[in-house]
Amino acid sequence: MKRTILLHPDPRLKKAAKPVEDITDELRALSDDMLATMYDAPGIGLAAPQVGVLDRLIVLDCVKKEGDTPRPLVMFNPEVIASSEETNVYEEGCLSLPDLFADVTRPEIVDVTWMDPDGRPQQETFDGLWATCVQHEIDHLNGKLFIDYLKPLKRQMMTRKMVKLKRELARG
Ligand code: K1U
Ligand code: ZN
Repeated sequence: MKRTILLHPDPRLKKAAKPVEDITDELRALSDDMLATMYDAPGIGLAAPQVGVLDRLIVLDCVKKEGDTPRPLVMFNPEVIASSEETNVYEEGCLSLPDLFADVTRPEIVDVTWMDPDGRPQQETFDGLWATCVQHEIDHLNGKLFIDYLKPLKRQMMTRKMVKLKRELARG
């Protein structure tokens, strides 16, 4: 089932999500819904707070080329345990700020640990778009958006655009 993606500004996007203690069937169903919502958007990642659930759960699939085998990843309690000194700049977007993009600098390579839907601990090194995306999604779990990396003026400009968009959408 597709879920509604919250749009910035929304207080739920600014809150830290709580660790998942027990991976229940309900949380597994939520992760399925999040993958369906992400693919439909379309996007390459989604964090539970973006659908209004303040649990530490993200999904991602950065296989972009049509015809390539998809690689959906579901991560409960993801953590970056090591980051490279080298950085990478990527023009990021966010499904909670549609059609707005900005360059963000982040570590180029990250080691991430998480629990999979069966409760098994996982660890992997990510680079390229996967590294950018997993960091963007973990930021969502900490109430941080990509615009928080920008200069205040640019951030305010993007927030104003979003307030206007939300007003227009509410008017119908
Ligand atoms: O978290 C989100 O809002 C999803 C976001 C993830 C992301 C994008 C770019 C850099 C870092 C993280 C998106 O998926 S925005 C849409 C997007 O980037 C995309 C959509 C279709 C094809 C390819 C990319
Ligand atoms: Zn986002």
